[in-house]
Amino acid sequence: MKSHGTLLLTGAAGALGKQLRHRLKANCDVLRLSDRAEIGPAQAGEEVVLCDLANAAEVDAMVAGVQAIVHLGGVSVEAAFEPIMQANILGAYNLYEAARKHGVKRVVFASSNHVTGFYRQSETIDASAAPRPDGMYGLSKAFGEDLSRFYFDRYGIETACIRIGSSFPEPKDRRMLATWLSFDDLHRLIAACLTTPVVGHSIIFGMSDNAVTWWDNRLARHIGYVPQDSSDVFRDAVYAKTSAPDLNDPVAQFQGGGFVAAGPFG
Ligand code: NAI
Ligand code: 15L
Repeated sequence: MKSHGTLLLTGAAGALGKQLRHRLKANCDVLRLSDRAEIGPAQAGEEVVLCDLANAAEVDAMVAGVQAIVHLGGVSVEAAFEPIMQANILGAYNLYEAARKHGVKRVVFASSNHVTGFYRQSETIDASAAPRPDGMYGLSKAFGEDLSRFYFDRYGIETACIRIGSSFPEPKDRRMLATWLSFDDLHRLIAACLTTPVVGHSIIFGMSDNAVTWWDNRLARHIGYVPQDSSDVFRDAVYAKTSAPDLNDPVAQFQGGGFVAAGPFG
């Protein structure tokens, strides 16, 4: 469904941006692709805008004229605070200020499961659970969620915060059997966020229909996301190539996996 005229996709040069580039064309008349890294020339139905999210003037120009934003751009792993601060904290602020000035009314924000990475793998949480970030990266995504809530409460800009689990071609390890999100389900979820009548400010966990899960999306039924893929088809292969986890290791205890032990950096 073409829900919007011009749709902005940030982080278009990244792993998920490349996957969504062709899929999101079904959801808009014009897809404006942006990143600070090279994207390549615009194809039919596309515009390309190079932009550093930390540069307010560039972000303002990137946002002018769009009806909705899918915001994937930023540092996507645990790292030193400075680059995370520039891209994910200052960058998110610049994006929402530009959205406010240009009257953009809906944003889909790529948050992360690392906002709640310090819950245990034996717990099931929903969107009402308090954030428990597992590092600077998770903290920056928690900031993005709070920032977007403020811009909804104050200015009425709707945001769907997708706490993406692990979106890769297939689950790489036993943890990802719980966190996996197929690329097609990621697109289904973003399309649902763009088209559902009322988003308000919502938090939804980005996962496929996996038998093992730590997340309950019952508070986000209004988004209308119905996953169609499952990590379960990969279970035997993943078990065959990985050994049993050491249950004394925090990496195996907490939902954030390796992120809970990453760093400090810098
Ligand atoms: P990625 O690292 O492949 O892509 C991120 C893109 O953002 C890159 O192309 C990079 O050049 C761009 N970027 C970084 N700093 C920038 C800046 N200051 N200005 C402009 N562009 C900048 O990450 P991936 O895997 O594609 O993830 C996309 C989004 O989804 C990220 O926000 C990530 O945090 C989030 N996410 C991804 C998950 C996954 O499983 N792939 C899981 C959870 C969240
Ligand atoms: C994320 O937030 C990262 O962007 C991605 O690279 C994966 O590591 C994912 O989380 C995960 O938790 O598996």
